Order: sequence, then structure tokens, then C-alpha cells
Amino acid sequence: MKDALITKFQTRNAHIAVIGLGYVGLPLAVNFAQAGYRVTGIDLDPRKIDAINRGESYIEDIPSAVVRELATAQVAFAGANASATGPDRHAGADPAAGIRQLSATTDFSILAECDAVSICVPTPLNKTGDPDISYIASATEQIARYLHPGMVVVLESTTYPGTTTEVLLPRLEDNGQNLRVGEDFFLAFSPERVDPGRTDWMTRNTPMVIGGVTPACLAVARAYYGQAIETLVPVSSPDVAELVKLLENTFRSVNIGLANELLLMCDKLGLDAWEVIDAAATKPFGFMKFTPGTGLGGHCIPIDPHYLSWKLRTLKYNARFIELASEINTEMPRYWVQKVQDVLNDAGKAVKHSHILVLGVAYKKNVSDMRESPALDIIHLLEEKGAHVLYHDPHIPAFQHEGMEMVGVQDLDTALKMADCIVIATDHSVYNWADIVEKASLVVDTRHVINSKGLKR
Ligand code: SAJ
Repeated sequence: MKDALITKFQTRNAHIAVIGLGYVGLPLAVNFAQAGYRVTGIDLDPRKIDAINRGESYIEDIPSAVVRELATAQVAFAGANASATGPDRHAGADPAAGIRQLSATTDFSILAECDAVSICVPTPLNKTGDPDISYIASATEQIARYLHPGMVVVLESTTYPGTTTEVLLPRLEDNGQNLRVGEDFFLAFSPERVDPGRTDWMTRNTPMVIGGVTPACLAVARAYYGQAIETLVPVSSPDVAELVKLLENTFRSVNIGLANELLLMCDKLGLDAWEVIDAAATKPFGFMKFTPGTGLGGHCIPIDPHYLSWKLRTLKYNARFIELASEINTEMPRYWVQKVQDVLNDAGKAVKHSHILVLGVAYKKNVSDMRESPALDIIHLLEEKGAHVLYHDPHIPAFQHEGMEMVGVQDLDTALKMADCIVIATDHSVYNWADIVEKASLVVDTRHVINSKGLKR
């Protein structure tokens, strides 16, 4: 079984499914299709399915032309017991005729004829801040329904160590067919390392760590991914691979927390934290630059470390660095609102009834993603103090997010002149900082972008 499956991957005669067609799943599906596999994307959102089948992309990193080419190209091989699904269904005699390199469906039954499936579903935190692996669990339920001998399953979603072996494995082995892992089917974990908006490190050329439940699982998973991913980094188990990803992002969260605490310390010392950091960054070894900011935004860094600390709590261990970094990072919006209060106070004004313009609500510069964006906390805290808050973001003209709904100002010049104080929350590169400095009366610069441009006020 193992060798037959490996041969299918090596000859690209395999039918792959990717569950979850977001910023990770769609690029992965495209990469597998470009490698020559027949790929069926599966998602719950029919709009995504329709877009892909129409040859359109909804992910900034993937041009529609690429999707269109793959969604119209016909496969040479359609799979052993091929049958078309959805738009591909046709009466043609040849099972491969008319079946496309890349197609998409909401129908999980396609898994019955797939040789491999990768799971790229979200892993958020729930309201109490604990891991929510319900998306992984429901994908696993669907896979268990259609799991058959000669199939490999790879989980990519970021999760706590033990998910693959403690959640997926028992459910897959208990699907009524008495399939044995490492013999009848194969199971591995390979953490996604997609950084949206990047043009240097993409899905294909970013090394991927991969850990199999058994040596045979690793061998099969390496054959599967090896045709589409340039560099694979095998490790001894899925648990190691799960922890590698959490270390990567916990490393960032803790170091960002340290940079933010340095800012708090420099306030007490009367020193410029960015000057200190820039000078430290001249050390050619043994130092990695992180800078203070508004706290932690995005879909990864604020969330992933809590999967690790949660797991360790179940083992009666308190992951103190993670908790402390989170405490400092989540305190930063309040720190910056206090700065606004201080500069207004120095100008003899109160926050209450002041007009404040926030520049940039995306979670980091040059993206339009605002998940967990601390700029929203800053806006909320200022409004709580009675300020009239407006925002401008060249990437986000308006938003409805987590109970907040705002339309960005259109006329930035007028808004700059009207504001009692502006807050630079996200330093998008398109901003003309010299012009902003000239027009604004008071500036709170959370990203130190004014000073770094030599535009000292
Ligand atoms: N931030 C700081 N100071 C810093 C760096 C970041 O305040 O020195 C803030 C950002 O403003 C943002 C948050 O932290 O609000 C997270 O920023 P990030 O640079 O870590 O960017 P992300 O969230 O897009 O992280 C992704 C991650 N990619 C994956 O998980 C696959 C991360 O592992 C990457 O290292 C990171 O992109 C990257 O390097 O761009």
C-alpha cells in the first residue's frame, strides 16, 4: 500500500483534496495542481467554490490568471476510480476527459476517490481564550466518513502538540473499517508557514517541517509534499512538528513583548527605545530586531502561543514567558491612549470631546487584514473617554469588525487639519509622512515612523 501510494505521488498520478481554501489552502491547492496533481479544493463557503470554478482568485497572493489556467487545464490522469464532481460531472467515456487540474466543491464525498488530503482550516481561540479545534474536528469527521485504504492525511493547521495523535488518529482508526495507521492509511502533521503578502518566501520555496505518526507515514507524506514543496524538514513525530510551529510564533510574541517592555522601561529612563534598539541591531550576531508597537495583531502571533500555554496547563505547568508577553502586549493600546491623554493635556485639552484621527487600522503595515488589530482597541478606549474618533487607512476604506463599524475619512488633508491629535497606529508605506507632520497639530507615533524619517516634531 505504501509503495503504491508513493509511486502515485512520484508519477503525479494522484488525486489530492485540500480542505479549507483560505490564505493557506488555496495557495497549497494551486501549488499541488502546478506540480501536476489533480486537485479538488473543499470548503464550506460556496462563494469560494464558485470563484475557483470560474477561474477567479480571492486571495491577494494568488492571481486569478493562475487559478483560471489550472481550473481550465485538463488532467492527464483523473484518478483510479475517477468520477467527475460538480461542474466536472459529464457523460464522457474517458474518465479523464474534461476533468480539470483544479476544481472545487462543497461535497466531501469526493474524498472517497482521493489519494491524499491536506487540512488547512482555522484554529482560533474561543471566548475564554482556550483553543478552538472544532474546525479540525469537523474536517476529521468528514475524512473519517470517506477514508479508504491507500490514503494519506496531512494536518497543516497550527495546533497544540498531541492534536494529530490524540484527536485525528483515534477518529480515523475508528471509522468502522479497522484501518491501521502506517499500513492501510497514513497520517502526518506539517505546519503551514504562509505569510500573506510576501513575495520572497512563498508556499513552494518555504521549507516545510513534516512529522509522521509512523516511519511509513513520514515516507508517504514526504512523497506527497515532495513533488510540490522544494525543501522538506522531516522530524521524528507529529508532536515535534506541532511544537516547532508554536515555538516559531511564541518566539515572536515573547520578543515583541520584550520590545514593548523596553519601551515602558525607556519611558522611566527618559530614553528613546527605538534609538536603543537600532543601535543594538548593529550587532552582526546574536541579536534579532523587534520594535515596540500597538501590541499584537494578526491571525497567528496573538493566538498560537496560547495553544501552547493551554496544553502545558493541562500538564500542570505554567508557561510564564507566554503569559507575561501576552500581558505586556495586550496592555499596549492602553499605554498609547495614555500618551494621547498626556499630549492633549500638555496642550491644555481634554480627551473628552477632542477630535482624534487614527492612521492605519490594519494589524501591520501594507496589509488590509485587521484581525486582532490593536488599533481597534485604541479607537475603543479613546471613544470610552469621550473622544470623537475618525480613522483613515489606504487599505481599508471601511470596516465592520468584531462589533465595530466605521467608514474611513476620504479627505485626509482636511481630517489632518481638523484633528486635535492624530495617532499613527499602522505605518503603511503609502503615507506621505512629511505632509502628515506638516498638517497635523499633535502626533502620537506608535511606530516611530516620523522620527525614523528624520521628521522630528
Ligand atoms: N509587531 C511588533 N513589533 C515587531 C514585529 C511585529 O509590534 O517587531 C506586531 C505587528 O505590528 C503585528 C504583530 O506584531 O501586529 C504580528 O506581526 P508579525 O510580523 O509577526 O506578522 P504576522 O502576524 O503576519 O506573522 C506572520 C507569521 N507567519 C506564520 O505564522 C506563517 C510569522 O511566523 C512570520 O514570522 C511573520 O508573519 C513575518 O515574519 O512576517
